[in-house]
Amino acid sequence: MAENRSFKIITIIMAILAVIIGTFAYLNAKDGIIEEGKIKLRAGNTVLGEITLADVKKLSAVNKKLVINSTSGLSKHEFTGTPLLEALNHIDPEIVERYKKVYTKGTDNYVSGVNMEEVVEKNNVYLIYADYGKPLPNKTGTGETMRIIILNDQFGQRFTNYLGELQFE
Ligand SMILES: Nc1nc2c(c(=O)[nH]1)N[C@H]1C(S)=C(S)[C@@H](COP(=O)(O)O)O[C@H]1N2
Ligand SMILES: [Mo]
Repeated sequence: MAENRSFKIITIIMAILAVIIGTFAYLNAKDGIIEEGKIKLRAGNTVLGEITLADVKKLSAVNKKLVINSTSGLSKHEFTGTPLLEALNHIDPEIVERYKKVYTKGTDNYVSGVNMEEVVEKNNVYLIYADYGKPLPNKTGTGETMRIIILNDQFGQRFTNYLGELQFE
């Protein structure tokens, strides 16, 4: 009888420990993941703000026809998006004044960048959310994503896909 009782107590303690360990493991994993359909703006460790796909769709929409030139060949697009400048100013007009560089980071950890001078230029850097009128699928095909395009670039290398984070310097 006494043996049965201590077995029960040990089982309960183990169950509680499992829940605690599981919770911490989940929180840790979640911390490192960049969510899609939402862009985090940061300068160093400071979070400057966040912009969601829904926010971006409310800004002025422009259509851009272009061909992306890459090692895998040419891909034709008819993108819809908004100037990155407009998205930044929507969050805080000070951002453009204060920083010189924008690092664009994808959820696949791809990192590229643009200079703030390029962002301020007319008809150059856009934040895109549709192609031929259809949402841009994320890498797993389970949701929608955004990407950066740079019209003055000859090649698509800096056109960061699956945009998750903008880091300012
Ligand atoms: N997140 C992410 N963006 C990326 C890349 C990548 O590997 N990951 N590759 C870049 C390169 S090298 C090119 S040429 C273009 C290709 O764009 P496409 O796949 O739409 O044709 O995306 C760019 N953006
Ligand atoms: Mo490329």
